[in-house]
Amino acid sequence: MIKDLRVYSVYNSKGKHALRVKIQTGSGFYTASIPSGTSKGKNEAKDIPMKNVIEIFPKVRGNIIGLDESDWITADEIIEQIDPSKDYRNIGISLALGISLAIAKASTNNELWRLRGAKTTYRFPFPLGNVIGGGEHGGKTAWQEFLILPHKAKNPIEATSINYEVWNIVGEELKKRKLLLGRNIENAWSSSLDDLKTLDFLSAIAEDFNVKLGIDFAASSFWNGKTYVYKGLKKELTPEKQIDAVEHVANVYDLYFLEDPLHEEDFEGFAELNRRLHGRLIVGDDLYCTNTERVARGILSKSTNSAIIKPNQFGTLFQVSKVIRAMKKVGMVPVVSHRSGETEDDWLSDLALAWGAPMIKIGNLGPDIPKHNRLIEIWHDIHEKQMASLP
Ligand code: 2PG
Ligand code: MG
Repeated sequence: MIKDLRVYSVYNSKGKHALRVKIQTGSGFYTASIPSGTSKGKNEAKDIPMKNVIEIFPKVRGNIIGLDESDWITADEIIEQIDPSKDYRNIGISLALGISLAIAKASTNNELWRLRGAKTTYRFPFPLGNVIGGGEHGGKTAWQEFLILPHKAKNPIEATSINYEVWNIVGEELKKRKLLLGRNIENAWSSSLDDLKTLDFLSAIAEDFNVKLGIDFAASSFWNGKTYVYKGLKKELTPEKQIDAVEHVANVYDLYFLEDPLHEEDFEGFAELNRRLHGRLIVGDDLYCTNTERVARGILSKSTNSAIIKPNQFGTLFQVSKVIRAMKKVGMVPVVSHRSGETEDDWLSDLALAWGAPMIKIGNLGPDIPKHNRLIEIWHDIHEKQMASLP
């Protein structure tokens, strides 16, 4: 039984407020901390300031204390009853998800990867690592993240080590060529290269290390309502030209993963790209915001064959589990993802396993190290395991 519920204002990797929730049950204490994004989608669940959390907290606490922590689904339903707004505008997504996660951790005795019951074999996700960055995360490129995927790794230890090695080499090479500017908020390198030159530079290294390449364009961040504005290249592209340009770079650089190549309302444009780039992953992040209704619309219009899953874009674990189930039914690939303002909490790694996501988008340093380490730890703990099969 849940005996106590507390909240704390702690810090995320950007030095900003993050919410931590702690519950006490008969078996001990369980905590969960919630990250936050920088390049957020318009349709994300709402958060509220800490002073408002403190105001509504006594009411929420009163409804949670006394619940049976082993029944996490019922607990999540009660959270929905406390705030029936669907976007959590009353209690804030951080509090809703924080309580949901803390209870789920209690119900699994801090082994959240067991959330959906025992499986015969666990399939471990490959880490998608951000090595060069731009856009709203900081850097010269309009595109936000140049990503690598160690698709040949035989286990999480090898996968993490490849990502670190590539991240290191990229930094050293940029420095040697006097192109290095620094690191951005996700610890990706920023350089003086423009978008296309970055791809030229990175694809040579990716080939040496046998890793696949991906990009999170985060295209809403350079869409002005009419055109896509490339400040560095001194160019503006119409939506049609942006589709052509994305198709071109995907084919020339053999991009495996293309996230948000178009702005967040362009379901039809995504569908066109998805048709043209058959065989590559077209991934919706801001497009969907992990939201059931938006994902359902994307399924209907065949906008993408994959979607980013960020629980704090949408809701409680039960709500997010339902989105993933709907995606899997139609073969849409779920990619669980961190946020750019992360905490040291490692729940994302457990959830990637519980939900059977073949990829997890996490950085290479700072607050994402615990997420790599958690995958390595669970790999050692489980007997029947293998790396996920990639689409
Ligand atoms: C993204 C994320 C994570 P943010 O766009 O995919 O890398 O960024 O958390 O800023 O939304
Ligand atoms: Mg994104």
